[in-house]
Amino acid sequence: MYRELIEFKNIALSNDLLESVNDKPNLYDLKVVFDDDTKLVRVENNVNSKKMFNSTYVYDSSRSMTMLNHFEKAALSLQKQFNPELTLEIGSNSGIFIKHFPNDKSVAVEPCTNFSDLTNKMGIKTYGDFWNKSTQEKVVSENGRFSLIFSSNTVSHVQNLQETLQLIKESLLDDGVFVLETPSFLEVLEYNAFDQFYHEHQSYFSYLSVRNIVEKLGMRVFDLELYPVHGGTYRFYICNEKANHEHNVNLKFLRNEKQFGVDNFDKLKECMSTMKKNMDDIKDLLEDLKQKDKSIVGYGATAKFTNVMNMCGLNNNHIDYVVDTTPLKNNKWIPNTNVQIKAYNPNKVKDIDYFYLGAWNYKKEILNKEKEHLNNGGKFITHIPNVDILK
Ligand code: JHZ
Repeated sequence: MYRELIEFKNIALSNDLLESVNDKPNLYDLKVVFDDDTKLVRVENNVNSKKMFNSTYVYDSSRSMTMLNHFEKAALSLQKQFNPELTLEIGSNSGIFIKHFPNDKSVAVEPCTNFSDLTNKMGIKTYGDFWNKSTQEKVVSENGRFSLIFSSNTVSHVQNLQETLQLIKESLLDDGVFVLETPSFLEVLEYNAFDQFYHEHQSYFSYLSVRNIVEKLGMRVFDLELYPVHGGTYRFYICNEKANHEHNVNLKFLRNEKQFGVDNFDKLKECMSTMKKNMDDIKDLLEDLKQKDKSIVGYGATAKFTNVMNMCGLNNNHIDYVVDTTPLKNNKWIPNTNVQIKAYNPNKVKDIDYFYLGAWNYKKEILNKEKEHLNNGGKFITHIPNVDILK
């Protein structure tokens, strides 16, 4: 049985950027529910994955130093820990992680063919497909089973969760390790990060829910780490239930989740009310600043910022434009807002009264980059964990 946590009506897909201001945005409802059985929070009746992940996908994970460092460290540490004979990455995007593995010992799967073409050109054998039965059969018959399977910010996007995990299990060597990185739902709650709810994010994982789900499939979580990227990211180490990996999960993860009430529907409903209040506060603040004739520019055309704009009912009366360093996003329009994305130009930063921190998960990196602007009186607006102005 599932129960509704929060619903948004008629919002855009977060990376469905428009070519022209006159293009009509595609709008869909987003209903987030709590599953009483597994304690998983997930989207009900989601939009077809092919509408979101295709050859025009714009998110390039290689656009921030924070993520470049994170994935390089992850790749080196996993090679040191497990010395894998053969590694598979599911959802390799621009190759930010898998490029650190020898090409003859690694394979990738990526459904967005603009990115699978890119990584194939980089010499990484990449299957430009969704991870499903037929892809898995092809990958395993051509390469054999894997000692390490890595997947970051991808399993939370799949709509066939059980099948995805079952196929991963079947693709692992008996003692193989599946490393799953995904935003921690506890951190979403602690940061009031309502903008992490979106159609691309099908599942919002806690340790509790992942443990329940993998155990039903004959696997187990044997280790767990938390990283401060993407607003709090869990790295789960998962293996076959019979595999020879010592259980090493720190009890604090379970304790923290239980204490917060990640498995408690009423507590989660309370969190949703706080988030709704934050959405109203954002709009009020921006309207107030606009009445005072201030310039307000989005910093980072993140998926999350499209959500903030759509969920709070913001448009070009609130935000003048958004800057972003991703060429694929530049000159496009945030759907349903009449707000354009422009290339980041460091020379124009000084002219802006307020930046809205769309890429709040890179706060440290960005505030460091813009310290001169801040020292000269520039301001940043954030809604994490509550609406605030950073000076
Ligand atoms: P970033 C995406 O979410 C979508 P998004 C996806 N569904 C997901 O799960 C997560 O990633 C992992 C720009 N930027 O990483 C670059 C600057 O302009 O927060 C990016 O467009 N200047 C797959 O989109 C965006 O911000 C900067 O200095 O929310 C960051 O996007 C920096 C640091 C970034 O992911």
